Amino acid sequence: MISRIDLRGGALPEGPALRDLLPRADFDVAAALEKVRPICEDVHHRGDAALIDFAERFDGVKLDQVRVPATALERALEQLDPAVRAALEESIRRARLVHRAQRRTTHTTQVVPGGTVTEKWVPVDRVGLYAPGGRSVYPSSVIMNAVPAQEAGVPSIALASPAQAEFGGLPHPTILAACALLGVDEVYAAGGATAVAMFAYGTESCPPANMVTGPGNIWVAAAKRHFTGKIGIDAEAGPTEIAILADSTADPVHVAADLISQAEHDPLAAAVLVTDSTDLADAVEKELKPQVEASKHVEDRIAPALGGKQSAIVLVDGVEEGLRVVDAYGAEHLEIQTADAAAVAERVRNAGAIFIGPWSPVSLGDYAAGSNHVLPTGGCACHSSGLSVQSFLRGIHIVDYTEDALAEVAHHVVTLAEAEDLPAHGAAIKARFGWKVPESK
Ligand code: HSO
Ligand code: ZN
Repeated sequence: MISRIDLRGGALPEGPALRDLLPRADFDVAAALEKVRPICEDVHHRGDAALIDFAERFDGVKLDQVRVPATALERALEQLDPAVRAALEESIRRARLVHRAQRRTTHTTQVVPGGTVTEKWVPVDRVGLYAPGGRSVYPSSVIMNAVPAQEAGVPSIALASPAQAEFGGLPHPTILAACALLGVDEVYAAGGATAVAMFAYGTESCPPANMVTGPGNIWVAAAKRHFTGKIGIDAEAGPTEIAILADSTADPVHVAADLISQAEHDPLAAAVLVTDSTDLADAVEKELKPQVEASKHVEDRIAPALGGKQSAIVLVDGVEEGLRVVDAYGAEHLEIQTADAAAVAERVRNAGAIFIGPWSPVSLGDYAAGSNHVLPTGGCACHSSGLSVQSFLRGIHIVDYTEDALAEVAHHVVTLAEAEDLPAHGAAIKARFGWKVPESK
């Protein structure tokens, strides 16, 4: 069901070589890019008409319009199961608490008397959020995208999600209800690459956005790559991953359940257990069988995800080596189920999010910890972080020097300009002081 990789008895290789020994799914965004390009260009040239044609081709539904009417949002909220509504509201409340604390304040540094640099944080003007359809209809992801954008103060927030034939061409009602709860009232029925193109170029009904965020399949990732440079993106989200660093103190029932929980997302999802305990490895493997059999999405997702080359139990000599392995892997989600889990977690350098001890499973973070669940996948945790208020802000430096403050540093500027063979740079300073370099005091 799940393969083993034995890294015991010998020095572990360094960095990238260690990473090469670890499992990972193939996620060939470059290949998908070829198919996505003409779709994006069609949306560019034909706007709404192209979106309507693609909805018919990909989602099997003929749309009159791509903009979702306000009445559809209201109706979805009215018809939402009250228990789901209460859970979404609590999820929003907790996410707001955490993300509000991420707000940044303007800060001014006095570099010299009369010379200041202020860093001012300005939200992006307009953001397009994407919420997948198909097998991943996740209102929780609407929350995880909208809340940081709102807390960052983005003035214009729109959302796109695929048209669903069974709901008369509207996006899924729980997506619409989540939008209504969040106060996101500009919603479009558009899916995959076409939605990203709609936001990137704008169409008759949808003004262009400066940035697109949100999870999605390989087509969404490819479209984000296609538009990188034209618009901002969060990340090219790949299949979800859970890594668990566990020792003999971990409960195999919990470990197996948590591995399965993320395998449930996708046949390409990765579940990786890193442990120094063969007893635990054996117990988890034994435990996986009945738990998998009792799960809902076995055939299409869980079994292929656990059995795929991206998942494994990795045996290591000790927690120390385990730490090196999880750092080399850079998991989207990393659980630490060891003695002294908090102290071990503190030493981790690469992970999208870390879940400490027996009572902080990834599922909690997916819905209601307050943390964000849009996290870097595919090893991107080695250089990037998950979605946050910061993702939607730009820090603008504001330079304000007086004549004296400029005069004091002018000779250094002129020297560096000459060293770089850019005399006009120096001249722009000298022009202010009678075409001379002022004496520094
Ligand atoms: N684990 C997914 C997010 C999610 N889980 C949505 C449930 N719904 C990626 O972090
Ligand atoms: Zn999940």
